[in-house]
Amino acid sequence: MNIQDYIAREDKYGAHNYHPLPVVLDRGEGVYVWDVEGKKYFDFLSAYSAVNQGHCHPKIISAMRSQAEKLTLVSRAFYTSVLGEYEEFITKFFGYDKVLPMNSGAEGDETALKLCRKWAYEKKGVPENEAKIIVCEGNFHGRTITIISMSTDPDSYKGFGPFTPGFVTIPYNDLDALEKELQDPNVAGFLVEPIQGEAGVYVPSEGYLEKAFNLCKKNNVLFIADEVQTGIGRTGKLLACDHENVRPDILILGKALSGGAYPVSAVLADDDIMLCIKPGEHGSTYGGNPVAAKVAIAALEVIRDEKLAENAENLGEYFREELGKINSEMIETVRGKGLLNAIVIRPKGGKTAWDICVAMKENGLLAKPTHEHIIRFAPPLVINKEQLAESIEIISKTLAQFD
Ligand code: IF1
Repeated sequence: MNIQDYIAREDKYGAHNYHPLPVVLDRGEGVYVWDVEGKKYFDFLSAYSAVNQGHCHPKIISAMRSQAEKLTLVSRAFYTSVLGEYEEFITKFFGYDKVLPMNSGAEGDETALKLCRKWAYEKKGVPENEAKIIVCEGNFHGRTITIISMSTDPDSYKGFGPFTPGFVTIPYNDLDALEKELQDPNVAGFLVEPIQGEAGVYVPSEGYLEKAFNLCKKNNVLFIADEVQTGIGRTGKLLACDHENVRPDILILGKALSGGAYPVSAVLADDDIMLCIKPGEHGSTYGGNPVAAKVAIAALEVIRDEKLAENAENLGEYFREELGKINSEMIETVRGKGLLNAIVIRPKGGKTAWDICVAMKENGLLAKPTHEHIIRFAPPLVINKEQLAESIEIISKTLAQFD
């Protein structure tokens, strides 16, 4: 089979809910992936920041393999020898009383929304079914009906109504708008991405998170951080909130919580919030399964032991500096934090970010546009300076082809 055959087969038998770059990947190791013809690429998407630890990290894979050969799933109808070990590890790792284990990032966000509403009725005294949660324009929190009910992107919500009520939308990075909406006594929570990924790596002003957190505390509203994409070392700290010493009331993790080996998400909170959900009120068949537990412990140990957040901090500075030196009419701006970066493309001669991504693929680097004119660059955090320099060379050479 050749590449076209692989693509045709997916097209024939798979739903058309994605428009992938025309490359067929077969193997991954560290910062590299290989296609079915053996061509090697730098992976600058990292599965949207799920593969922070690098592809097929041996420590994570061996943790997965040994648990998979012993006990994979019994559901939460029973205790297991592994779940408590994981719960103790992750709550101490991030400094919270408790964790509610789930599988996908969207399930993490849904769990956080339910926790927030329950807390509002049981602890804040908001009248039943009146709780409101503030979200930001340009948000991306997943693809379920309730989550797209919060979305301001027609591609996410159009044609999927009717929508879940109870959400108030404000502009991102706008403290006055937040303060105004917080005056409503029925507001239960403020759900925010510390950096908006899908919106195009939109980094808010210095101090925004801290001031937003303080405004929420002043109005007895929960500050809920969706760190599914920005967490686990990606922005140069363990959590993006750490850049401003903000400790979210509810923390949502996913993606790199498993290093790309297995769907693992988690919601962390202290007892006064977490214990609002009683036995039988929330759960999931696979949530907290033994394989997920062991994989997540290994994935977090890799972040800690290999100092990947520090590496992201240092090489992120270098990456933005070097990208800033590229003399191309097509680069409008370069922005990001740690190793979550993006370039905004100035369209030229009808060429878009997609065309540049296809050309970069030909030159051995994989990245994906977000929206028409933004290319996100998010390599695995295990990348070293030489590999980054080589990648920058590919980006520069590719842009020169368009100038
Ligand atoms: C797709 C975007 C990124 C997320 C944040 C929750 C979730 C995501 C901040 C849900 C997931 C993924 C989903 C994937 C593409 C990718 C994405 F382009 F969609 F928006 F990364 F920016 N919170 N993001 O970024 O986690 O349920 O997917 O595990 O749906 O196309 P999930």
